[in-house]
Amino acid sequence: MEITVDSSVVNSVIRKVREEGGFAYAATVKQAGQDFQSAEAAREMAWEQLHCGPWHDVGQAWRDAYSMACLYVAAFKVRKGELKEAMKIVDMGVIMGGEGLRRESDKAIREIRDALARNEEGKESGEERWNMGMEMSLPEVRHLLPFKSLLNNIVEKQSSPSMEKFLCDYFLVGSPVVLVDCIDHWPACTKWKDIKYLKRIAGERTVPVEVGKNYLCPKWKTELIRFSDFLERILSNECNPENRTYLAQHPLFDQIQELRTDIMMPDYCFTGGGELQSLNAWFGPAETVTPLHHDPHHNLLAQVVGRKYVRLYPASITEDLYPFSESMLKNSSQVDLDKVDTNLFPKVQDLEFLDCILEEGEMLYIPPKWWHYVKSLTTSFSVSFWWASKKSNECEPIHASDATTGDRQFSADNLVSDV
Ligand SMILES: O=C(O)CCC(=O)C(=O)O
Repeated sequence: MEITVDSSVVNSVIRKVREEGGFAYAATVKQAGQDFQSAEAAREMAWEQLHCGPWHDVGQAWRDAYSMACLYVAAFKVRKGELKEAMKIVDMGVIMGGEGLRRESDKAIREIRDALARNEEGKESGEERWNMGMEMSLPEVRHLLPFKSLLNNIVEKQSSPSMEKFLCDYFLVGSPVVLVDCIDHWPACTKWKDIKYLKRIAGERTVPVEVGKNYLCPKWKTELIRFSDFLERILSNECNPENRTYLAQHPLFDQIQELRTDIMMPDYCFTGGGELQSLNAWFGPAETVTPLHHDPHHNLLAQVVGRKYVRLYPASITEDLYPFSESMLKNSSQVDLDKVDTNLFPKVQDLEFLDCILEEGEMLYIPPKWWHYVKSLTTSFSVSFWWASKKSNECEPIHASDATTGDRQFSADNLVSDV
């Protein structure tokens, strides 16, 4: 097995980096195919450029330059038989780098994965299932949840409604609904319950995770870790919220394509002439919290493993939910539903809301701009499909005008360590 980079791609990256003033990188990377030190030096130069300013200001040229140098370094690691190290390096290139080298990176990942699988043949077999703990009674569940949970307005459930019913009764009127019996045929519904399967498919891959109570807390941070280390953290059942690790809002299926084949895009996501905007994984232990926020898109949140509590407030009462005023956070509420400060936020206790426990195999439709708070009750693996209707002013009950698409998408700004 040999990791290679097409010379036309190399020349194009070098030209773009030169245009950005990266002459030292351009000179160094030319030797990177033959000389390990040059490959490492090029990777370091590009890494520095990725950290020169705010993440959103980093240009495509340097991101591609980083992915390319990662491939060169990984090629040396492969030659030395250091396959796991090579995988980590290429993954760093995929996560931090640009799209320009994506084809080469994906090919390298496939080859390293196959070589690793050959080495592991016959070692890992059988199944290991998630321990979901004891089934909790309703009062026990309520004890873990914010005030007034699961008492009044529970989200309606519908067993695989027709597209027409979904369109007329939920999508067009902007009303949440839990869809049941819609995803049972996904291979994910059986495969992701097996920890050994996840380890086999993704164990050596590097993924971004969030560590801390939730993304609004000061000590919250992002880390890049090996997927198998992440699985160990879930299994170790760490209770301290400061160390709670959540793989949240990550396009995992774009990164790890084998997992993409375990799920299917629900037909409901085509409602309104829709186009998929993002497909994200949400995977973590019990008691992860996504604080109250809203998103601009239609959302189907599919619960593949475990169960989650979801609370929903309509967009019409946005002002009563005290959104942050800073632009990055204005789609999040200042109210901590787990500990409401009634002096600061007096209106919240009396507001009406919808809520539900999203059970394994169910899918929740969250209309655009509906506020939602989510807490996992067990180890939980969910998938969200965000889509926008083409003629948003005809189909969307609420105009998704200026909301951010989420401030939690991976960024190098709050990354505390690399691998
Ligand atoms: O499951 C979660 O923790 C949050 C999901 C969410 O916010 C979303 O799908 O938009």
